[in-house]
Amino acid sequence: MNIIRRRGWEIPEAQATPENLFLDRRALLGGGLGIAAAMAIPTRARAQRAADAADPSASLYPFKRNEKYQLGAGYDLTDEKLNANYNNFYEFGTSKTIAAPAQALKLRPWTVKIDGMVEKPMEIGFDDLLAKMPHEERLYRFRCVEAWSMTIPWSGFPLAELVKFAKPLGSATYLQMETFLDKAVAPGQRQSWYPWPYTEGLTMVEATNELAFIATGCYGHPLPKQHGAPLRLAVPWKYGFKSVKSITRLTFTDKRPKTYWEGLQASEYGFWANVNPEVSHPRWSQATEQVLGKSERIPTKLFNGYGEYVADLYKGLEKERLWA
Ligand SMILES: Nc1nc2c(c(=O)[nH]1)N[C@H]1C(S)=C(S)[C@@H](COP(=O)(O)O)O[C@H]1N2
Ligand SMILES: [Mo]
Repeated sequence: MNIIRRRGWEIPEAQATPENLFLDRRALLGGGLGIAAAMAIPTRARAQRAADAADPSASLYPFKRNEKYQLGAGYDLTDEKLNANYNNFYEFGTSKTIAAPAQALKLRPWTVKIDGMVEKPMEIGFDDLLAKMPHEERLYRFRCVEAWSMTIPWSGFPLAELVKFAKPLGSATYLQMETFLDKAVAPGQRQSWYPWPYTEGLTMVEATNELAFIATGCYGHPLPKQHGAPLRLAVPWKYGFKSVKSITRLTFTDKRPKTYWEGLQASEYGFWANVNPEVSHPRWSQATEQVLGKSERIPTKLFNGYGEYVADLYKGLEKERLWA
């Protein structure tokens, strides 16, 4: 997604330094070698336990898996540590190793604002919202527009349930979603030429499709900050940039939202962004994808393999730019 700098997907997997290794190496350099080496793994486990203890929703997890959503033959779950150390979250930098800076994000209190074309605008605390929603785990595939992919066990609830709770007016045709805006915690947001806050949108028909999911956790515990805690979107038939992280606002509207990536580079990133291996990005092919942690590339599937759920949504829209 880098426009000027080198693109993330061009960097061979082996050259990217996962943040956990980086931190361990620092510990090795800084402290007594033997002690630091012996402590490296327990430290990480302790850090996860401490993060869970500080999170009032931690005891709700794991959520019961909904077996309807399977990865399909030939797909394995991506290793959790790999996934947690290869992220796109431009608020914290343009590289894939933003896990450490993302820890500056403060998750409580976290308020979600619901406004626009609704019966009654409101603000609700994240934990209150989570208590009102049904809980489930789903295994989803995920395809970034940069031609890398992963699979992940998300925990959360269907976006349709949140829409029902928000009580939009019948005249609303789009749902716009926004990330937090706080220059003090997100150094990327100090770069004023980017159109912050990160904004995404779906049509109401897409937002209420059964696949559209709000993830609040993954791998059986609350979301790590770098994955977009405390709540982020997961729309697996679309390129990854649609899946907006760390949501603070949902606005129902009858105007198509102008999204972050459209604001940056409309010629390359549009509103629909459905996965299609036959439509190349202006600068690279979308025919295959690099699965995180695998050595072979695999073919990309139309709608990322989710056509049975969503292909019908786009009948009659063939003139639209559905694939970028
Ligand atoms: N707020 C925000 N949301 C975001 C992004 C971002 O930079 N900021 N990057 C998007 C892109 S390009 C991708 S591929 C996914 C990455 O999700 P992951 O880091 O959990 O794998 O988040 C998406 N959501
Ligand atoms: Mo992406």
